[in-house]
Amino acid sequence: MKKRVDRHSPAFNAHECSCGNPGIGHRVLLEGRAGTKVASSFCEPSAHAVEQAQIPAGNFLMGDASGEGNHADGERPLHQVKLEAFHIDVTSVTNADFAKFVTSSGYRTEAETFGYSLVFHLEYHGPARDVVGRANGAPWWLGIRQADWAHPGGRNTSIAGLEDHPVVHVSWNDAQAYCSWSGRRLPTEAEWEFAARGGLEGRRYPWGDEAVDAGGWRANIWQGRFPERNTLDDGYQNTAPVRSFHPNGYGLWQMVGNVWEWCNDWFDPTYYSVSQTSSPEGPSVGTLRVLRGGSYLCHASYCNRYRNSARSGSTPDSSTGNCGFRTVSSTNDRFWAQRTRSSA
Ligand SMILES: [Ca+2]
Ligand SMILES: [Ca+2]
Repeated sequence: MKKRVDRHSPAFNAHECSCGNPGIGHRVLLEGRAGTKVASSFCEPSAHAVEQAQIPAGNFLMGDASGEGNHADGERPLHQVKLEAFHIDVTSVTNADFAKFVTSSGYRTEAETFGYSLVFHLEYHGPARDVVGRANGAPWWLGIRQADWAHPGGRNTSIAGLEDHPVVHVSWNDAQAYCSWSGRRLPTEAEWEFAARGGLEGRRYPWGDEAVDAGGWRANIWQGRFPERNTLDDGYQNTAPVRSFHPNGYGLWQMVGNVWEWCNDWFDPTYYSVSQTSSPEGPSVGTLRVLRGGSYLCHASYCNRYRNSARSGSTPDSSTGNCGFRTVSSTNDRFWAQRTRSSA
């Protein structure tokens, strides 16, 4: 398939989370689609090894109650949401988990099909000839040839020693493929936020309102001068093992920080004004899929998105070194499976 880098794509410039993800959808730079499809029928529930926690049914106020949200992201209006009970992975899916999926299914990720993925500049130590481009408006993101989930820093790198780190360089479509294989699904945006809050109401972070560095670091974000110098006060320049820091009230690890997490919904900053109250599933159409939680590149002064209510999005075929996912399951999943099949 012919690929074309167009640094001036309007869609690429439309929305930039300067640290968290390199604007919206680097794959919009490409012509066509990867054509990577995965059968929606294969399912090996026992193969999904990530421990899950039960989230009780309940009501909550979704959105930014503290007033420090990013206006353009649409974290407001605050609105009441009611959810059924569900189960969610206590950690994001790890490299070891994803390796099992690939070994079992033979699945090929979109980064592998496209031939490159986006790597943060401080994480790249390979030859200049493998740099296919820089993200417009976020030049610290490099398109690196042969960067993918198993080679997160490009060719000659591997995930050896990173087995318990979150898988990265996975697109929304890749995450859906994993879900099809494992008999799970991605959380709705509302489920993700409810779970992240850990039973606390109207707080900024999964642990409450205390600053992220109060009494020791509580999440893996960026310290220092972005994007040149990371002082590593929290101990991690890149991803941290998934069970680092402390879990929230529901036993969930690193809902904020470490890696962005794909949600099932289309992303629309105006959606909260029209969201239904009961089990909202996001807009019916869109071009970007929701990302939540921020990453190891977030910084209070730069991309304050390591908060419960912070939102971002990217095209479903985009992949970067700071985006992963976790899965959910619920008693309504027969409905989800039917819907997935009918939309395939
Ligand atoms: Ca860090
Ligand atoms: Ca996270």
